Amino acid sequence: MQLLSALVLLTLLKAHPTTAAVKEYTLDIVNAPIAPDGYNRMGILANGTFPGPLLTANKGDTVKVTFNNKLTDESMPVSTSIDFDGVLFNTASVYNEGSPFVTQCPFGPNTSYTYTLRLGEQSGSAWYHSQVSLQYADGLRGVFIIYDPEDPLKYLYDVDDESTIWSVADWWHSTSTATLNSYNLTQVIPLQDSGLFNGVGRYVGGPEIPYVVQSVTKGTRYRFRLINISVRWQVFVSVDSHTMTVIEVDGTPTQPLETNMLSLMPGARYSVVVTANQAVDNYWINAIPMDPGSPNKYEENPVFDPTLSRGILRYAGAPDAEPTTPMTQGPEGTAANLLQEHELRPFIPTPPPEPDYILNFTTSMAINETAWLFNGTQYESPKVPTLIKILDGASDAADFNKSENTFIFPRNKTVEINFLPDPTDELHPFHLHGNRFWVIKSNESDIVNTVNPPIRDVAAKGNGGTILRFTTDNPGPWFFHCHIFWHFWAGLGAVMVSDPEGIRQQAKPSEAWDELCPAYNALPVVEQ
Ligand SMILES: *[C@@H]1O[C@H](CO)[C@@H](O)[C@H](O)[C@H]1NC(C)=O
Ligand SMILES: *[C@@H]1O[C@H](CO)[C@@H](O)[C@H](O)[C@H]1NC(C)=O
Ligand SMILES: *[C@@H]1O[C@H](CO)[C@@H](O)[C@H](O)[C@H]1NC(C)=O
Ligand SMILES: *[C@@H]1O[C@H](CO)[C@@H](O)[C@H](O)[C@H]1NC(C)=O
Ligand SMILES: *[C@@H]1O[C@H](CO)[C@@H](O)[C@H](O)[C@H]1NC(C)=O
Ligand SMILES: *[C@@H]1O[C@H](CO)[C@@H](O)[C@H](O)[C@H]1NC(C)=O
Ligand SMILES: *[C@@H]1O[C@H](CO)[C@@H](O)[C@H](O)[C@H]1NC(C)=O
Ligand SMILES: *[C@@H]1O[C@H](CO)[C@@H](O)[C@H](O)[C@H]1NC(C)=O
Ligand SMILES: *[C@@H]1O[C@H](CO)[C@@H](O)[C@H](O)[C@H]1NC(C)=O
Ligand SMILES: *[C@@H]1O[C@H](CO)[C@@H](O)[C@H](O)[C@H]1NC(C)=O
Ligand SMILES: [Cu+2]
Repeated sequence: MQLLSALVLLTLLKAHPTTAAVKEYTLDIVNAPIAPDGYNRMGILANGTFPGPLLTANKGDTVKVTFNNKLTDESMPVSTSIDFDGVLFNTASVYNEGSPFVTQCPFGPNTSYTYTLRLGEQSGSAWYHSQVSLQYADGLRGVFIIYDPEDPLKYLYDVDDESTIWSVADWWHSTSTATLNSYNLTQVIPLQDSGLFNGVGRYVGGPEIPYVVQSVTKGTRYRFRLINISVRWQVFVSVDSHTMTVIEVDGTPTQPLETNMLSLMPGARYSVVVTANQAVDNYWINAIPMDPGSPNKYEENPVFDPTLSRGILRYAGAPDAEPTTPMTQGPEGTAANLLQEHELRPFIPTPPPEPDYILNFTTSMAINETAWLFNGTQYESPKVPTLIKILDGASDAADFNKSENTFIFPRNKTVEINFLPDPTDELHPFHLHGNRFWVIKSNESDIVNTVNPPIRDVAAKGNGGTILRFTTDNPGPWFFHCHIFWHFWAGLGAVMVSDPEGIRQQAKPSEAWDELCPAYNALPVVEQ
């Protein structure tokens, strides 16, 4: 009997090894010149690089990331606040999840702030970026991977490390401030100047910057982690002559699903397994930024050529040269075979509960001004963050300004967000903080799946109608916003509050957090 329980204990210990470590990172946020596509511009950069340094951790770790704000260039935002996109915070630590004026005040120049992330059982591909205004377009974005030493899908791949991360990004030659002013005046988001694959790209007329090379060995299976750190564009990723097998979406392991091409919305993450099973050679990795709704858009910017955002898959033994083959986007002679979101199945499917609330929401653009409306209202950041109001007693919708688009729910309920089909609308990748949701209906499909739908934290709201469900079991004020930051800036956001009383009981803000708002409010306006 005693032996048996000792064995059980041993097995339990083995299943949950006590590897939990505390990892500390320091990042200096600086203004520095950067030229990822050969065009030199001033950026807002973590440690002076784009993308910022890769951060990694293991499941179970506690990660402390200290940001030293050393920004001085007031032609771009100088205060900041960092969102760890894809990391779920619980109520105790909700104050550290980085949403400006929802869960914290930004921190200004010459100050530092430490975000503490207790990862618990979470794993997967995530990223970090400034959540202030359009600041992340200026470069403040990077990848954060949480490895799972017990990944149930490990048998499918041989390599998964720092060499197998693929980030795709859009890039502008002018500052976010200049592009925002232009957007505000014209209602047209300025087309990017280049697309970057792992921080490198080219523009028309620019220098032939060497593309990033992904080295592979014939016969080996690679887990590539695709992370869309874009601000605006959808990117279509494929590898010439190879297929990709999806095994993760937004931090949720999936049942393996083979595809030739993936479309990543901003904020979206996928892991794919690619087997190096072709002839030893060089092959293009394509990361084509595209607006499916208006393919002629490229003409708006003569320096932008979508086929210039690429990388090279180079087999050991292949010459040190660019591929010479035409773009095939998957195995030659096969149909495009674009991954359909509704076909994704979580590795461990969970049926969503029946909804307690069904909310029909619309998104619309205001007439004659640059404003996006969430269900008829343009979101405006309040002066006092939502979380502070709640800690001070706010409990129902009447405690918030209409322009805060704040929706309040009791604990442990299921909320269904229903974006009805709307032929006039364009694509909005909606992202929910603090929770993952079930995608009951994808925009591109009429199938309504309440049995084993995809689970993720960003999903397209297009013109076809999208239905999402989440449960309010994690008390907190959670941003729900379009991840096209131009739209977000123009008001396309809301806050979903789960259980205000639970927040008051469980949130444990630190003293450093308490000091953020007084410090921010004391800053001169140009530094806010
Ligand atoms: C960032 O730069 C600082 C200062 O040089 C250094 O101490 C730190 O280790 C760097 N962080 C990372 C993640 O490389
Ligand atoms: C930050 O420090 C620099 C140099 O030390 C100083 O010029 C600047 O005024 C400071 N800014 C703030 C907001 O304190
Ligand atoms: C945007 O334009 C409106 C006028 O249409 C102006 O009132 C507002 O200040 C502008 N906002 C910014 C940030 O430029
Ligand atoms: C990345 O996100 C942007 C913004 O939605 C989107 O336009 C682009 O297609 C996405 N990239 C990929 C590879 O999906
Ligand atoms: C969305 O707006 C419509 C029209 O104003 C309103 O009837 C509806 O109640 C709103 N939805 C929610 C969930 O508040
Ligand atoms: C929400 O939309 C559905 C149609 O999909 C409709 O049947 C229902 O009455 C609407 N609910 C509200 C509260 O407007
Ligand atoms: C928008 O502009 C048009 C044309 O200038 C004008 O007729 C219309 O009244 C304006 N609408 C609003 C809501 O301001
Ligand atoms: C709501 O916001 C508007 C516009 O910023 C402001 O004029 C008004 O005072 C606010 N109302 C409340 C109750 O905060
Ligand atoms: C919500 O669910 C959690 C976990 O099942 C439980 O501990 C808690 O008591 C529930 N709270 C309420 C208010 O239902
Ligand atoms: C959304 O779905 C509609 C209807 O199927 C389709 O026409 C449209 O292209 C889709 N939009 C996006 C961005 O996928
Ligand atoms: Cu949008």
